[in-house]
Amino acid sequence: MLEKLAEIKSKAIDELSNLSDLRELEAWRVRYLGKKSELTQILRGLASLPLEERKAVSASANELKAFFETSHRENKESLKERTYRDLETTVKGEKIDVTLPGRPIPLGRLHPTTQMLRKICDIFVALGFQVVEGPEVEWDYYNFEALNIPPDHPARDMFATFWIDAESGQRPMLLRTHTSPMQIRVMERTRPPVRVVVPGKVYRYEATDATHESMFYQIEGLAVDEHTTFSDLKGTLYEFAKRLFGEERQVRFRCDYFPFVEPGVEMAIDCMVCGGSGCRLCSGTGWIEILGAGMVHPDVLRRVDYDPEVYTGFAFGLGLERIPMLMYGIDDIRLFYSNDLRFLRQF
Ligand code: FA5
Repeated sequence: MLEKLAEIKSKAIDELSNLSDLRELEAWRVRYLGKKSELTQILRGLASLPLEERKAVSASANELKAFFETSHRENKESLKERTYRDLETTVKGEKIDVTLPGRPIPLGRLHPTTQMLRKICDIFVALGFQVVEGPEVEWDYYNFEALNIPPDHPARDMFATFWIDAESGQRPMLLRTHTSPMQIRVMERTRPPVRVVVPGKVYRYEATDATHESMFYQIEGLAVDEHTTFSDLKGTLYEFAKRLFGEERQVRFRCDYFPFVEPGVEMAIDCMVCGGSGCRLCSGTGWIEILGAGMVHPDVLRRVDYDPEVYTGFAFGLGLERIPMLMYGIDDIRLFYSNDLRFLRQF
């Protein structure tokens, strides 16, 4: 038994000299002083030994226990000191250079559509228009009927529609296909003079291509007063085009048909990508249509209790995305809403 104790002692001293941190020291303590350690087992078994042997083993075992306890205490102190010293060296070695520039925080930015929308609204506000907004989920009445497009009117084909629960037999509802329903909503709640622009999302159930999306933005314009003429319409839109695109851009008006205006026109700008010679963006025509417009139809005025003998007005509806496409030579509208940061970061 005494030999066993000598063996335990030599093994413990050996291991002690190789410990490098407090965690290892704690493991050592458990190994040699813990409840399941060999030494504790020997101390517990003393009672079963013959008297002479018990005396000798008890003295040696208790001495060893005291030795282990002292060694543990002393090593704990020195390891603690060593840890602090190491930490101090590390901290001193790793000086912080407070003059280094900070890491840049990536900043978000406004979507190109939002930027253009604000720019255009600012131009119209400077021309005396007020900005209003309306619902994207709309009644058939405002989107079509009140705009002279009753059920079964062939003009419904111009606006491929996302219907909401069309089968239910209730009042038909849809995602607005244009911002023109706001003409009716605005006139219903105000008396002339009216001068508003209405920016917002519109939806069309149609296949997409380089110039067509199924969700895009429009800006509607409406001006109604006594003596408002077609010249006012042209003058306003010329002025708008000049302020947005610069003096050198060409503007073209051509007859067009919209059931809610009479006469109706479309306005196009000469293509900035090809300079008018024809490319993918302008489908080879050299012109890009950016808006539809016209004089508000007398029946539309009557529907909102405006007397067409007293009041006349003009309206226009502008496709928003086509404008940054023209200005920055973007040749595919689908880039706007495909969330590709490489595209969006350029604006
Ligand atoms: C209309 O939506 C009429 N409400 C415009 C209007 C308003 C006429 C007031 C008269 C008076 P149109 O369907 O042509 O018209 O669309 C107007 C503009 O929206 C177009 O000139 C074009 O620039 C844009 N646009 C039309 N369809 C799409 C599409 N699928 N994707 C992107 N832009 C489109």
